[in-house]
This record gives sequence, structure tokens and C-alpha cells, in this order.
Amino acid sequence: MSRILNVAIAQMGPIAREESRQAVVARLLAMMREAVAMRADLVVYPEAALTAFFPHWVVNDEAELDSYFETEMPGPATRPLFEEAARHGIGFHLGYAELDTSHGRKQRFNTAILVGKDGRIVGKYRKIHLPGYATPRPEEKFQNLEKRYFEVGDLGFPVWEAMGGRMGMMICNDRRWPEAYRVMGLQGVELIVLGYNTPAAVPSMPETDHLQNFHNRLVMQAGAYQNGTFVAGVAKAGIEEGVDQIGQSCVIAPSGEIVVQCSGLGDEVQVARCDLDLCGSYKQHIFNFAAHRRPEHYGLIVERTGVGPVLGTKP
Ligand code: ING
Repeated sequence: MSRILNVAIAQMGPIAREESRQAVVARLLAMMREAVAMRADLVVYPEAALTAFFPHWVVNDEAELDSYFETEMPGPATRPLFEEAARHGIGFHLGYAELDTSHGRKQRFNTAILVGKDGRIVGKYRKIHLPGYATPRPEEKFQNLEKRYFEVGDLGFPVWEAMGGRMGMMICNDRRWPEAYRVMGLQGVELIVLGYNTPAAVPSMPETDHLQNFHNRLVMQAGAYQNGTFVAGVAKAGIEEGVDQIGQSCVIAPSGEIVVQCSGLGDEVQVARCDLDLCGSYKQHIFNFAAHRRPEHYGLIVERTGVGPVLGTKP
């Protein structure tokens, strides 16, 4: 019996800096209901799906910075999402800024959760690959201050048994790093869900402006194929607080083929019929790690110590 999972990608258009949580959650609920009508089992929202992507500008006032973060999940504003999901029996993935004080100090993470069809949190992931910088660059058209506002994620890249398959998460820049997929591939992941806020033009690299959509697809298609997994990547798109962000949210099969893609730059739901058993043929015949992968022969000691030898030195 095939394990079919109908995955909805819920791409978002811009969120205004002053847009209330209630207004944003109303948009998320509307897309959840659309996904339900399209018979989806899971709806995937973007990174930072509750607020504008505030790392794009300098926030000096701590209270203002805190206003972009969630101190509880679900909280009063987000509980309707969990309740609607449980009412309809649909799971969801949500990216948001997390403020954690459980260790006696403020810790801030760029976080995502996976919520099951019963409305209960299956797992949480905190973004590990934080791009950008910690010190503002006033000379640039906009900032990427994720290293200023977030700590590096401390939860690793887990894979959870959920929704009839093996589910993993990553966030935005993580998708550019092959090891993020491979760590989950080694755990047998069958669907990786992720959100992104990706500028169409990166101030420090104008020579890649015309390649942003290509690079977006390239990294997710490669990660999917090389680890025999589906990947669902969902954008916060459009011009948000003056920053033009790419869309092209998509679902990619273990073959590396894009099976569904958003065509606009606003709130848009598309659904892909994912046969999770497709992963097995890639994991068994091509990317069979036990049969073909030989890290002990790679000449690098990266598997054990995290670093490789400098060329020309004895390992
Ligand atoms: N945004 C961007 C991303 O990785 C970026 C940052 C854009 C890095 C383009 C390199 C090139 O998609 C986030 N939020 O990680």
C-alpha cells in the first residue's frame, strides 16, 4: 500500500512590519482552509511566517526586538492555527522567531516546528546556518543581521517518524549546505520541509542577482536527489519592507524533479501528491549509504573530527 502524503506549500506574500499577529494568522488560516479543501495532509509555511523578516534592518530597542519573537508556542495569537489544524486533521510546519528563557537568560532562535494532524507539536528545529553578519553595514541597501539577533541552533537536524513517514526540517540558508541534507539522509528522511526569506539581490554579491532562483532550485533539487527524499521549500515572497524576495516555492521529488511550484509572489497554495515509497528506490539502488558510501576511505577525517587535513600534510 503506497504511503501517499498530500503536501501543501503555502507561500506567503510580504508581511508588513506593523502587521499584527492576528492579521497574519488570519492569512495563514485562510491558506490552511484552502489546503484542506485541496485534501492536503500537511501545510508548509515559510520561515519567519508570523512577522516581517526583521533581520533586514537594524533594531536597537530590545523591547522592539522582543516584539518580533514568540515566547510561547502555541501562544494566544497562534493557538487558532493549532485548533483549526486539529479540527481538520491536517499537520503543519511553521517558521517563527523564538525567545526562550528556560535556561535563565534570553535566548533567541530562528525556529520552525512540525505539528501533527492532532494539533500537537511533533518536533522543533532551530536554524544552524545563520547567514549574514552581526555588525550592521550602513552602506548596504538592506541588512542581514541574523547573526546579531539569533543564536546558532542547538537541536541538530533530527528526523521524526510522523504522518506515515520520516520528516525533517531545515530553515532557509541551511538548504545551501549539503551536510544539512546528508545528516537527515543518514537518518532515512523522506520529506524535508523548509521555509525561506531570500532576497532577489544580495548587496554583497550583485553578480549573482540573476541566479537567485536558479540557486534556490539547484540546492534543493540536489539535496533531494542525493538523499532520496522529497523536499518542500516555501518562500515569503514579494517586496517586503523594501526588500524584493524570490518566490518559486516548490515541492521536489527524490528524483530531483520539481513536481509543483508557485507561480506568483503573494499568498499562494499548491499541493503535491507525494508517494513516500518513491524514496525507497533511490535509497536502495543509488544512494544506498551502507552499500556504496565509504567515508573511512575519503582521505578526510571530517567524519570524526569535523575538519579535513590541510592538503600535503599527513592525516
Ligand atoms: N536568507 C538567504 C538565503 O540563504 C542568502 C540569505 C541569500 C545567502 C542569497 C546567500 C545567497 O536564502 C536567509 N534568511 O537565510
